[in-house]
Amino acid sequence: MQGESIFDTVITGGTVVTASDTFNADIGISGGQITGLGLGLTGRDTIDATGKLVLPGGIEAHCHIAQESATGGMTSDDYRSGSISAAFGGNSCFVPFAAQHRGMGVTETLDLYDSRAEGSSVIDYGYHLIVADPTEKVLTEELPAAFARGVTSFKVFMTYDLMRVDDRQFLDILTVAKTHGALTMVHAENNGMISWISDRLLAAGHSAPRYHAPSHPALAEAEAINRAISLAKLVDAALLIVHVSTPEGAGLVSEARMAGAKIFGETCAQYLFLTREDLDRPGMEGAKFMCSPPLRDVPTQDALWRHLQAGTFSVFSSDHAPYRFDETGKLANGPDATFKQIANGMPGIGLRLPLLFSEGVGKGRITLQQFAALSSSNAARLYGLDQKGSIAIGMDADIAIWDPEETRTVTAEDQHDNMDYTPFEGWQVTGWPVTVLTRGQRVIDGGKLQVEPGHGRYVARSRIDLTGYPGHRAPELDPATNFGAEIAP
Ligand code: DUC
Ligand code: ZN
Ligand code: ZN
Repeated sequence: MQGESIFDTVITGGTVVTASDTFNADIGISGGQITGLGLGLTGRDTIDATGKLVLPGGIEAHCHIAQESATGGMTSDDYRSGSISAAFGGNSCFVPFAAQHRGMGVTETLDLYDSRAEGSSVIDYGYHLIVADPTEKVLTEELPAAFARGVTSFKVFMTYDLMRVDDRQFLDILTVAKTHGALTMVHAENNGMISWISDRLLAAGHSAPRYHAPSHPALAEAEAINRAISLAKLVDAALLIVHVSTPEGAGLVSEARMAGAKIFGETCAQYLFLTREDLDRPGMEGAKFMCSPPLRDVPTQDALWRHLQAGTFSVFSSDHAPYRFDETGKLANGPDATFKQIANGMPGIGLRLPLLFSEGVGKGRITLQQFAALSSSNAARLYGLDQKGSIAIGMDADIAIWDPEETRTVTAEDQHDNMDYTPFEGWQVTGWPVTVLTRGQRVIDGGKLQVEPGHGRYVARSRIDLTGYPGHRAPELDPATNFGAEIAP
């Protein structure tokens, strides 16, 4: 077969990197899938990757796109700008949130997000469902229906008055998720601690953006993660703690994983690269650095790197939650808004991977294999993106070609999102994704977008793969030890 022009596209001369291996091979692509791996392959179209690294396309698994907050604020990125920015940053697929708000149905929510995404995205996409109103109908009819349409992860909040679920509702959602093979995700912070400290800070006249940091103590995260893990363990359900920002929280995730519980963790770029000192900038500038959980300190960064290296975190995300530094976003409540009135979140969908490559691989903190796992493969396996996340025969040809030598200085103007700032302004990164393919088509090449909005397709995801996570039922829920009562799946 060698030498025959059998492939639609071949990527030649590159160093292929997967979560398990690094090897020299050409990649043959036909019908949008990887159909050949070898040497001397030829095709109708050739991408010369000599001197480059050829990786699974990034999967951004935590971002907020065309999403209203519970108080009505809209993110600045829609599926067009959000996906374009993601693609320029080395991603060939993303999984934003579809947010149910109280009073809305789940099916209605997913239909709404379908209308926002269809025809707009340049890369493939799915959704995680945010569940804020777990009515009986939602639990018995709509979550199973969401699962059936390929939405196989449900996120809940333990904080935010308009979004949070109580422990009992959380247990209901975990139980439904377990029955169907879905993964529950949680924003774990203690609501009472945050509102109690916030009220005291404001009463004492401390309203500047920097007070966002003390209003979200590390203990609020640790307490909530401990409770969330306990709830998941009670019903032996799978749970992923999103945006872990403290050593205490990471330690709890690690401990639960070591004990065999079905617990997963995610951390995000900002917790590795920024600190709460960034919140203490003149005037309202600190608002650009407000996210929840908040930025912490340098010892925390070091601890989170250790956990990233050790495998505590399966997923590394941007938590791109873009609100412009103007009256449409951060300053919607005026130039004197208190830290409680400023939208939470920061942009970063186009920089997650360049930052991790430069600071992680480039500085010898993680291997190329870990980079492939954290940028793509782990999210694919965990979130049921069966066709994505690796370079192997039969997989979608979702590929990012990286120039490991290219050095860039980050500026807001160079981002392709709909934002007017980047928290990483002025950072120097080495290593850049120069070509990105989704299902075999160049989405980004030569510094330009190569497809029209709508190239990206909705991906129905599979059930979560819990191989290797034995878990065990709490004895009180096990008929063998609770006098025979069958009360939970
Ligand atoms: N949680 C998120 O996951 N993203 C933005 C803000 C928040 O609280
Ligand atoms: Zn959150
Ligand atoms: Zn988020």
